[in-house]
Amino acid sequence: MRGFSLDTLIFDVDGTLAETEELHRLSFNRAFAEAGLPWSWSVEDYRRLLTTTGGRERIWRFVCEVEPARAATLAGHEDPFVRRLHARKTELYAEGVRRGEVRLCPGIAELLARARALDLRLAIATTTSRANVEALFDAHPEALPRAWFATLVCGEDTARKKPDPEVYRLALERLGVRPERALAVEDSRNGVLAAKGAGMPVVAIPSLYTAGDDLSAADLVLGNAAELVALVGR
Ligand code: XBP
Ligand code: MG
Repeated sequence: MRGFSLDTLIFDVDGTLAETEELHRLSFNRAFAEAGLPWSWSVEDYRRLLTTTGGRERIWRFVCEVEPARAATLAGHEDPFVRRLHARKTELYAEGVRRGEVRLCPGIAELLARARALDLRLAIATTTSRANVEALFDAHPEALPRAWFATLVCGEDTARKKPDPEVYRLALERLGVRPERALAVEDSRNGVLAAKGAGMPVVAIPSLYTAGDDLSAADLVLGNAAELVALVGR
């Protein structure tokens, strides 16, 4: 990218590589219904809840908000009740991804191919579960081959989720690259703050659910990944 001397692009997944959040929302709701719970998250509910990153953390926040009496009997987001609900949600989500219910974001296939042609290294830094990323690779083998990514840092790999910078710090450490030589591509305020906290330049590309986010901490805000293709170079 002009003005930067880059070795590496590090991508967020949800809302950046693919428009995933609508399927996440529906999968949460299906898991709740299967468990006999009277919970159903609308688009508006989910937009608000998305400020809490991580599915188990999001469920826990919701239980505290709507059923404080139940929350008092549980041990936080690692409680077996929350873990079971989230595990089922992850199964339902991964099935949906493998059925082709999630599309890549506009320009992502082109951007990845361009980065490969330029010998840039690629990596992933996400709060989502590893199973979700594996399902996305399986569903898009041509545009998103697993082998293109030097490392994959997922929700299970960190103690703290975005906006904490841990996920980006760990990716940089595994890659052995200095933060100023790696560009983060993000769609949300939490993601931008995580990458900035790790000392990296960040390009933000808002997604369906993050269109209203304050992305002013990013170095650059673009409309879609195709606009980044022209800027990526050595
Ligand atoms: C994405 C998330 C994730 C997904 C669900 O944030 O917050 O929690 O919504 O994934 P980002 P899990 O794009 O900033 O990484 O249910 O597997 O946690
Ligand atoms: Mg995201």
